[in-house]
Amino acid sequence: MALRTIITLPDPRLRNICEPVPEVDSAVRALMTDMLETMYDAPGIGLAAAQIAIPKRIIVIDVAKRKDDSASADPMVFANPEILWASEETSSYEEGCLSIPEYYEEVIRPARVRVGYLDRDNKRHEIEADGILATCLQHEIDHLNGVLFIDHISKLKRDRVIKKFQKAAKRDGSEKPDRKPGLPKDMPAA
Ligand code: GNR
Ligand code: NI
Repeated sequence: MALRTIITLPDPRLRNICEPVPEVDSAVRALMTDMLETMYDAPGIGLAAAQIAIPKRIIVIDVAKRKDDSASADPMVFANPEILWASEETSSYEEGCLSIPEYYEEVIRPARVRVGYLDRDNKRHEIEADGILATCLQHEIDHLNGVLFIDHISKLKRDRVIKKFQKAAKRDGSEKPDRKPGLPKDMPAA
């Protein structure tokens, strides 16, 4: 088992569209194990492969987990999860994301969803979820399509949080500057 690094805004890989897995084999199962370990360590209640910079349609969820109890109560793994049905009824939940640390906002989504997926043995299942599990499934499946929870809030709030993370990345020097200082972009080539 191994902890993987969780990427954060403004990493462009969070916007990747992820590829379906052809089948759940031992390599996919090993990845699911690493993802659960990484999720519990964070700690979080869900994790998508996109968040560890792997563009595959794999998510893990444990909504039974307690903050003060690292033991896994109910680890769930899903390959190629698909929303087959969503309720007209909506619910609002204060969401957070391990890729957008320390930012929380209310998000309105369908209250119930039916999801098809492959389990760790490559067997197909369908589940109907409500409550926090329905919210988390939608949040994680969004990640597989390059969608973040801030895409469901007002543009004003979204732009504000994106800017904050862009500025922080530049301050930390973890991002290259747009261009080298002292070289005007329209300087003619020698
Ligand atoms: O840990 C997480 N908590 C959470 C809370 C409300 C709605 C969704 C989530 S998922 C999040 C972990 C994460 O970023 N998964 O992609
Ligand atoms: Ni997230």
